[in-house]
Amino acid sequence: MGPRILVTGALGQIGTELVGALENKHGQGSVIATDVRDGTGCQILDVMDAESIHSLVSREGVTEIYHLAALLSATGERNPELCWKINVEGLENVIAAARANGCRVFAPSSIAVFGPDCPSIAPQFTPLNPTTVYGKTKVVSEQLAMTAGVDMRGLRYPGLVSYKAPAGGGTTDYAVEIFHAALAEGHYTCFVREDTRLPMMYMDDAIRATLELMVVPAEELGGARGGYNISGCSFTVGQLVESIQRHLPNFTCAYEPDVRQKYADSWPNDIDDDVARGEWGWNPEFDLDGMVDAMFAGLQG
Ligand code: NAD
Ligand code: AKB
Repeated sequence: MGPRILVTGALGQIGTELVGALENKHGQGSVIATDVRDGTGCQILDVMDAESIHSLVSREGVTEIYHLAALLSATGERNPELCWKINVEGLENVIAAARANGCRVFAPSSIAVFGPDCPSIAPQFTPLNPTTVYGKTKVVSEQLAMTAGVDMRGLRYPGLVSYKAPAGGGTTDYAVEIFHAALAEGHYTCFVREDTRLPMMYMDDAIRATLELMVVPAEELGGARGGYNISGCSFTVGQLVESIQRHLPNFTCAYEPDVRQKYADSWPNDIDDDVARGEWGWNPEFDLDGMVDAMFAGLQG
C-alpha cells in the first residue's frame, strides 16, 4: 500500500504543482487536495476547523500531510493576527490530527525565518530573529517540528518562481509578476529596488526537494529537519531584468519600492545549504538563466 496523502492549501502556487507531482509518484487517487477556496479537483477544508481535519484524516486513512495553507509575508503583515491564526493555529490543528492518526507531516518554512542580524549568506544554524510576523510563524513551525511528537519536516524555501499559478501575497512575488508583465506589456514596475538580491528557486527544484526530503529515513535527519536551508539561485532584480532581456531585448523595468522593500532588506542575500547537501544530497538544477529560459518556455509554450 502506498501513502494516502492530504494536501492543504492545494490551490496555491506550490500546491498547483505539488499535487500533480505526488500523483505522478504515488498514483492517481493517492492525493486528497483541499483548500479553503473552491477549485477544480479540490475539496473544501479550512485549516482553522480542527474537527473537519481530524475527521477527514481518520475517515480517509491519511498517512502523510503536506500542509501548504498559510498567509505569506505581504498579506501577513497587513493582517498579523490572521497570519498568526492561520499559520500557527492552523498548523497546530494539522499536527493534532497527524498525532492522533500516526501521519507524517511536511510543513514548509521560509527564508523569512532570518532577520537583519543574519549574515548575508545565511547559515543553517544561526539566531532566528525575523522582523515580520510571517517569519515568526515559520520559526514556530520549525520549533514544532522538533517537539510535536510527530515525524514533521520542512524546507526553508527561497522565493519560488513558477508559471502555472500566480504567486500569493509574498515579498518575492516580483520575480514571478515580472515575466507576465514582460510578455504582456514589455515593461514592469518593480516594488523593490534594482539592487535587491534575494535567494530564489525555480519551482521544479522546490518540488523535487520536497519529494526528496520526504523519503529520507527519519533517523538520518538531524537538528535542521524542521527547516533545511536549500539554495537555488540568488540574483538582484537588475540581473533578472538582464536575463529576461536575452528573450525580450526591448523589455524595460522601473523601480517604485513599497513596504515590501523593508521585508526584503531584512532577509539574507544567499543561503548556505551545506547541511541539506550533506544529510540528504540536495543539489539544485536551475541557475538564473536556466530558470528564465524555463519560464519563457512555459509561458509561451
Ligand atoms: P499561496 O498563497 O499561493 O497558497 C496558499 C493557499 O492556502 C491558498 O490557496 C489559500 O487559499 C490557502 N489557504 C489560506 N487560508 C487557508 C485556510 N484557512 N485553510 C485552508 N487553506 C487556506 O502560498 P504558496 O506559495 O503555495 O505557499 C505554500 C507554503 O509554502 C506556505 O506555507 C508558504 O509560507 C510556504 N512558502 C512559499 C514560498 C513561495 O515563494 N511561494 C516561499 C517560502 C515558503
Ligand atoms: C514571501 O515572499 O512571503 C514568500 C517567502 C519567501 O516565504 N515567497
